Amino acid sequence: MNEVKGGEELSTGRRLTSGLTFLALGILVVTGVGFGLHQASKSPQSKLYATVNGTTDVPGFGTLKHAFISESVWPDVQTAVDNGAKADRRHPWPFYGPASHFVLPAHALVTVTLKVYDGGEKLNHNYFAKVIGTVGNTMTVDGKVVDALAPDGVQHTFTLHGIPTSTQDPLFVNVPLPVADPDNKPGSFHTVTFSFVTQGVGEYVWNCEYPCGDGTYAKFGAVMGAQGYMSGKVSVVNV
Ligand SMILES: [Cu+2]
Repeated sequence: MNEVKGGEELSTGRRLTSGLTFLALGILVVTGVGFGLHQASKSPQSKLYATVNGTTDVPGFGTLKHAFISESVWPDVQTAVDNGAKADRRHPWPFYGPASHFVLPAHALVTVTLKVYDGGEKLNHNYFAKVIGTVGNTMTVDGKVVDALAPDGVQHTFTLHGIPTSTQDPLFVNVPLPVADPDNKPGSFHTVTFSFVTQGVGEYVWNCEYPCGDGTYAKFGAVMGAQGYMSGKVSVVNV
């Protein structure tokens, strides 16, 4: 009887051990899956924080913090590398760099400087050839003030807008970027600057409205749908 009892105790102990092992394995699997999902869903976009440097009087807005962002638009990784930028993109597509998630201060004047290196063609719609939502609805191209480009002289656009259904302050900016190398001369670029005013905190997106993707859907495939190339985020935050 004692032996049998002992045997029963042993098998209960074994059952407990294997149960605990099973539980531990289960926890490991769940943790692994959770970690994997977290990695997969986390934003792949590198952030660029605007640098605040003093204040500026903006007609109609008063004295605002003045923030600055500098970014480039590259036709491909090789041109970026040739001009001192990092080769941190997997696809052979044009891209905005170094970052695609811009973090801007709320209630500030934001001045963006874009060095734009790509060629281009014609926009789908002339609307995006106009400068909209910037101070004075103008930008500068190599120091010259302009309010629009010829619709067939555009390489990409920087089009910043809100997410529909959101209740945050509106923010809309459209800047067409002029073709840099009509003669395919590598390394030629234009310097584009523009400024706009942010309101309260909010999450926005930006994208290019020049159809620079593959033929999947009216040249809006591939690069146009991939994050970190021709689209990204804008966060307006309190600083
Ligand atoms: Cu584009």
